[in-house]
Amino acid sequence: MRSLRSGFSLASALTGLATLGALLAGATAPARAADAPLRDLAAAKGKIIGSAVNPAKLTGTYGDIAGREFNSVTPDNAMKWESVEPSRGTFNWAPADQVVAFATAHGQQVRGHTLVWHSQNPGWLANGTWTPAQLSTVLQDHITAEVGRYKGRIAAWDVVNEAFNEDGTYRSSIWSNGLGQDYIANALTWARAADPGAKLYINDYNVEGVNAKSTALYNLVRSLKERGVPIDGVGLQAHLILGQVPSSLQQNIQRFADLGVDVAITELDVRMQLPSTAAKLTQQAADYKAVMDACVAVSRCTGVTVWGFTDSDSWVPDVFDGYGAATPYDESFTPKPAYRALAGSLGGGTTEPPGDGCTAVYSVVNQWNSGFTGQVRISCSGGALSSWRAGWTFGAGQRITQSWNANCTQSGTAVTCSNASYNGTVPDGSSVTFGFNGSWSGSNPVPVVTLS
Ligand code: G2I
Repeated sequence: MRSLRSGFSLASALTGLATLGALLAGATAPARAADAPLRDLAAAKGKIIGSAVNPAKLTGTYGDIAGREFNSVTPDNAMKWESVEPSRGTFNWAPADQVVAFATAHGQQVRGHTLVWHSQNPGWLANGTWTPAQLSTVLQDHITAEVGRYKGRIAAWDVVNEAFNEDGTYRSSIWSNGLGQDYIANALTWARAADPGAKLYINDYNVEGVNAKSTALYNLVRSLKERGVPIDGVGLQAHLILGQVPSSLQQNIQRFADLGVDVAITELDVRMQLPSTAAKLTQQAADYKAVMDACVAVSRCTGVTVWGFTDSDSWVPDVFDGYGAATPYDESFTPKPAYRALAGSLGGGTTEPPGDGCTAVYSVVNQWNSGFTGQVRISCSGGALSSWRAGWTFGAGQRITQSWNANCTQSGTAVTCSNASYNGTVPDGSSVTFGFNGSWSGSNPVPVVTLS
């Protein structure tokens, strides 16, 4: 028996459309109905479990999962320079404010990302001609404005992002070229002045294991500490490739911790060559677990943030041709083995009893003026069913008018659909789908489905 949650409303997007083609909305529950959300498991261990989020999507199923499963959120792009200060001195805070408001409403921390970066800078900055003094003022003003705006509401800032090349030399950027390496110390100092309560981090990728780049970062942090520059933590982004978690991850976390700074895994994802297969998803789960295990093992590792929690919202396919499926939830918001691996590493259950490895996804496949076609897909992975019943409550007066591949009845707002004579068996690794037509008016929200 599983409780399948959602609240995704299609109504506004769909009204007036005659055909939706493959437009789907669906939702499923955590790995097991009895499992605690990741954030509860993490909190019990004193750890962060966070996700990058896109403020435009923080409603419906996406918002439900973001609020339920994570105790920290990082705006994926909304706090970047080009987003907040598209013209000099003119600020667009709305998307970033949305993330902060969402976090406040859900009792979450916010990780601010990011203040000083070579990328995603607005044209006026990137293409401007600056003397060092001017550039320094521009940077100080930006940091002071942004950190000051969110003073007291940001737990940690990725102050400086991606300062190094792979060989450990400093990256050539508007900052290092214009200001020399001291831009890092100055940025940290200005951020501290603007919000003394926020933890200040340097964040980078390919610094998860012990290597030339992470050693350069290590040496920088050591020297900043020696100089009394405010630096509280190191962010290891952890954009990883399937099966390639560095074996020295925990050792690397520990060596930073031993410098007297916190360490956070800030952008975890594990990409694979598509299509995903059961074997790849199993490997991916092991990779997620290895990262969380390493963090759990080091007390100064504050936790893990994933860079998007659903495959429908990941940067990977846009950048790595043929790669994807990098996050803990699939594109239909079904938790993947990686989700259960994170839960397991945080002390939650990882195995599913027979039948409990089955999920149901409700979708609206077509909608017109007053009618719609819906479907429910029941999929088993790690479980199986010999008969099934899917039930839900329509929240906006919808009525089932016809069904196929299931026997559906509706009483008031309650719908129950049981298997037909020929599709009660759902073996492990397979799925069945049934469909229905219905009527709607006003809105047609996707209901919560319970499978038994
Ligand atoms: O590239 C992955 C991450 C690496 N570490 C720093 C992170 O800030 C970075 O995040 C990604 C975002 O997830 C992407 O969403 O940063 C990318 C930019 O380097 C973001 O992509 C950009 C697209 O390339 C633009 O076309 C788009 O206008 O997002 C922009 C805003 O949606």
